[in-house]
Amino acid sequence: MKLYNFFRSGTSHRLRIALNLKGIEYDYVPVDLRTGVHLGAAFKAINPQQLVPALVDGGLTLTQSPAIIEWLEERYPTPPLLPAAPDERARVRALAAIVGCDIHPINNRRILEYLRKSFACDEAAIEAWCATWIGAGFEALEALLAADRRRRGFCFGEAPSLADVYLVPQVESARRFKVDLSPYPNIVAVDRACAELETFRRAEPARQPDAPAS
Ligand SMILES: N[C@@H](CCC(=O)N[C@@H](CS)C(=O)NCC(=O)O)C(=O)O
Repeated sequence: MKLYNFFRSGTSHRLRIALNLKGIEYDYVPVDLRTGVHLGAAFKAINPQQLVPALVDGGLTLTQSPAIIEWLEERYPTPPLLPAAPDERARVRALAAIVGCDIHPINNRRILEYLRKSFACDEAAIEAWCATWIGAGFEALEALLAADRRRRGFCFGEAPSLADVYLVPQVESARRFKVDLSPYPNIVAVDRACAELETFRRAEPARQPDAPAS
């Protein structure tokens, strides 16, 4: 498999975690969002939406990280990223959707570029924008995690699930936008528990081949 992705992209990060949890090897193909490689014809032929990630498996090209992760779950069911019971699956999917549907899309690079260019937002305004929407989602996530007495370390149950796959990259992005995480102790604890696993560590932005040398 070939993963077209960018070290600092949250959706790429979540896909790398899912691939690692499933134990799937892949070739890393960097797509530099800073230089606009994704807006060129070559990448447009892979993903007409001009967004990373894209996963190519032989003749199959997959786009949209939620669809790709569900495909992985269906093709490679072990270890599962979703619990077996429908009610529990709905809960895990809801936790993931707070990030995937309600936080990430409005803090994406192209949205921020639009705010900078069309509304003359400076970096302080951009940080305030991101902090507002990350805070709104994290407040709900924190309440849901705090209320779940059966959780052990991760977002649900005692093993990483789809919810952790989505949450960890969003925490990374929150730190990049200097969001104060102190109101979210359960989220921080989940992030710390995941960071102890090699599957999550190997997916970290700083450890990718296209990340700048530190
Ligand atoms: N819903 C899509 C969103 C993908 C997405 O927004 N990718 C971002 C990086 S995290 C991107 O390629 N942005 C390019 C841009 O904003 O120009 C998914 O989950 O795959």
